[in-house]
Amino acid sequence: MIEAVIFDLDGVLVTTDVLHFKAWKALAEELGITNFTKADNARQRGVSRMASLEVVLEKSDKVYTDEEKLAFAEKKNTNYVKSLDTLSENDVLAGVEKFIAFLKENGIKTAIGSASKNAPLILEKTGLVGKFDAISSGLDTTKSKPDPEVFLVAAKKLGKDPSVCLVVEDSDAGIEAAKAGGMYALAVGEAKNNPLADYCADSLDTFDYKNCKLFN
Ligand code: B16
Ligand code: MG
Repeated sequence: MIEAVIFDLDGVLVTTDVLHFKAWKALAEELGITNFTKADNARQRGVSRMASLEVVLEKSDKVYTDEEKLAFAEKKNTNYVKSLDTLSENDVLAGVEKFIAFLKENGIKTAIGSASKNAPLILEKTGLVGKFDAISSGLDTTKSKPDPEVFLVAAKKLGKDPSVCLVVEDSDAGIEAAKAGGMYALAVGEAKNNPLADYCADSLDTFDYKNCKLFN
């Protein structure tokens, strides 16, 4: 029986993964990279801003200084944050509210485990902020997924052992991180075929939690 569920944010609870892709593509084009694709973007899921930038720069022959790289990451973030202006409750993915309500009814704790430094802003704009018992984000960590740090911080904030935690993730890096941290992993969306995951579903909307042995 599970005692806590730790949710990734972008791509699991909200649709912001699409906005990350758009902002990185715009930066890539500014740098003369015209072949930045969704497959490249899949490798940016769950990893930090600077690691995501490296995925873009791999596609360029040019060599940039650390200072230039910081400026590129800042530029992408400014653009991305601007695109969050219109973010609202309507951008919460299907099935999320129902699953959280089920967990509350069953006394199961909930937390956020997101690589994003924008997690607090996103949670506020989508009205999700008060729904979790703890928040662990890119503001609490120094190591990026697949390192388990962000999930271990979440478990610690909840006062739970990793072995009684389930992580919900849409990235391969996040599934790897959950398993490295000794937690159960549910893969959804882009990660749904990840062989390391204990459970898989298209989305939280189709995850049959009522019949899942973790909750019985
Ligand atoms: P930021 P998650 C991750 O959020 C995104 O999946 C990833 O693409 C992004 O690079 C990372 O946050 C950092 O985001 O630039 O907003 O700090 O999926 O872990 O909730
Ligand atoms: Mg994600």
